[in-house]
Parts: sequence; C-alpha cells; structure tokens
Amino acid sequence: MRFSLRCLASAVAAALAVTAAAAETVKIGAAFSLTGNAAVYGGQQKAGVQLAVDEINKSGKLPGLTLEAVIEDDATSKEQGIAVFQRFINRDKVSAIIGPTLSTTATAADPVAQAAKTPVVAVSNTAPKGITDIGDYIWRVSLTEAQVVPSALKAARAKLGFKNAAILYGNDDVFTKGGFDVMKSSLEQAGVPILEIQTFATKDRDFNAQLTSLKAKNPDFLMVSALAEQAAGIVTQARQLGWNVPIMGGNGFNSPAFIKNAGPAAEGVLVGTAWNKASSDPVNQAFIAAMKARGNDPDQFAAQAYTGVLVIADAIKQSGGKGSRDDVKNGFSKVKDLPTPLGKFSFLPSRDGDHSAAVQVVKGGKFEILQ
Ligand code: 1QQ
Repeated sequence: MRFSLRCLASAVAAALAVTAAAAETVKIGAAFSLTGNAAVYGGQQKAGVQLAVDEINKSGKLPGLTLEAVIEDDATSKEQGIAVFQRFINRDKVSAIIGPTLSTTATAADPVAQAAKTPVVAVSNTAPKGITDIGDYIWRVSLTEAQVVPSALKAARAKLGFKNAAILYGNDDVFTKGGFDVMKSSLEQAGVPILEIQTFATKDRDFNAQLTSLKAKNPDFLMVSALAEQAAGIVTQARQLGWNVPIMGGNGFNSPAFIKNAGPAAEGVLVGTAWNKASSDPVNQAFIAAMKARGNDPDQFAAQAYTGVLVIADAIKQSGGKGSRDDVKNGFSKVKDLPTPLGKFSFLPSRDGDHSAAVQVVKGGKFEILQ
C-alpha cells in the first residue's frame, strides 16, 4: 500500500513536471505611464498588452509556451523608468520589454536594457532620433513623427490650402522637440513659410503669451508638438483668445483624453496617426471588438501595444519557439508582413516599424479618419 502510494505520488510528480515543461512561461515586462503627465496613454497600452497576451495564450500559436505580462508603472519619469527596467531584467528575468511610454523616458531606460542584452519593443516612442539608435536590442513598433507628419501635412494642405504656418512646441521633452524638428523641416520642404515659432515647457499650463504672439502674425495654419495634457490646454486657450486657425497636432494629440479635456475646442483639430481605426481589415475589426467586449474603447496606443505583443510572439515563433532574450531579438528581423491592427507589419533595417499611416480629424467629439 505504502509502495503503491509512493508510486502514485511519483507518477503525479512526473506528470506535473511534464506539464510544467510543456508550458514554459515567457515573461514580457511592460513599462507604461500609469501615473504622471503621460498617464492618459498608459491605461490604454496596458489593456492592449493584456488582450494580446490572453489571445496568444488561447490560440496555441506558441506551443509549449505561456506568455506572462508583468506590467509596471514608469510614472512618466526617467528614474522610475530605469528602476522598472532593472527589475524586469534582474528580478523577473523577462525575455523582452515593451515600453516605456514616452521617448524621454526611453532615452534613459533603453540603455539599461541594451547593456543587459534584453530586447525592447517601443510601442509609443515617436521621436525620430535617439531611440532605436541606442543599440541592436532596441526595436520599435510605433511609427516616428518623421514617418507620419510629412504625409499628414500634405493631406491637410490639400484640404485647407494654407499659404503659411506657425509652430508651437515643448522644448524640454525628447518627443515634442523631435516632433518640432520634423514639423519645421516638413513645412520647409513643402515651401510653406513659417511666420513664427514659440516654445513652452512640460510643466506649463498657461500658453496665452505664446498664443497671443503667434496670433498677431496671423498665420493660416498652426502646428503643435505637445503631450495630450498640454495639447488640450493649448487648443482651449487658442479658441478662448478667439483664434480659429486650423490646428494640426503631433502624436501627443492621438489620445481621446485630448478631446475629452479640450471639449468643443478640439473640433476640427487634425493629427497624423499610426492607426487607421476605420480600417475594415478583419484583424483590426477583431481587435476593436475584443477590446470593446472588455469594456475598453481602444485608441492608437492600445492598438500599438497590442501589436507589440504580436510582434514578440511572432519573433519567438520565427526563431524556433523557445523564447530566450536572444531568440526574441534574432526573430525580430524575420517578422515580415505580420497581420496586425496597424496593417501588415515589418521592421526596417533601422529596427523601426514599417506600415501605413493615416490622418484623423476631431468631429463630433471623436476622431474620424480623414478620407
Ligand atoms: C513619445 C510620444 C508620446 C506622445 C506618446 C506616448 O510619442 O514620447 O514619443
């Protein structure tokens, strides 16, 4: 009796060991701004990652592997971004990291991952320079401002026919500064004279001095490079000054939180986007339906974060389905025309993402794709 019980116990133990081996866990760390100035983006990003992980685990796409997302708050801060990356690398032994939310945070945290040979997938960093050039472990799903703004500007000009422009931008943030550089060069290349350029700092909430000065030059078009919270303040204060100039924002405007905070002042504001929410592609439609079923109306940031997980899963598959850090990194270059809510996704030799972009306009309190 005792012998057979022991037999049973060891049989159970063996079975458990087989089960454990059959479902090895691959951890993905996700560092998002859940608090602080960029918190409007982080909640959507978190929901996107969770949905993708659940779907991949259910799909059997990675036989023998279970993905696990470890999601932490980067608090919209460089210091916290570094601390979270260190925990992911040393404590959680993640196979890859998604995030952090802001380019500014990434310039501080990504070098930590690069030094530890831990692959990073940026899903919302859009500063053209200073992200993927950190090193060969840093990859990016999010289109840069250089990939989105020039065509968005062209579409806006075709619609509005403006003859000159002005720019307002935040000069102490890597994304808002990088976005400004692209706006300036795009206007110059399009032969649109820039009548005035004004700046602000991330902590600013009163933009009346800059707006009054810009308004006095009477430009036909205003481009603004700002994070969502400042974007709402800028647009609201411009309209309060009685200035009805057409406004085009950079990627910071792509959050529904911008519309919510700006209210009616947001109407008509244009912004280039990496996610064509109106795309009838079944992958996009399934993504939207699945997010809505979870009570979450997705935005571009959710779609990009979701895509980040799909890209990591595909990289693991392409590299033989094991899921070590180097498997993930080596698999990235094999990701080709992957179906995602953003369209067919591949990486460029620069490790930046490659897929189509779109332009949206605020209409009736919602983003609508400009046709
Ligand atoms: C960046 C951005 C922000 C506007 C979005 C998170 O694009 O910091 O690069």
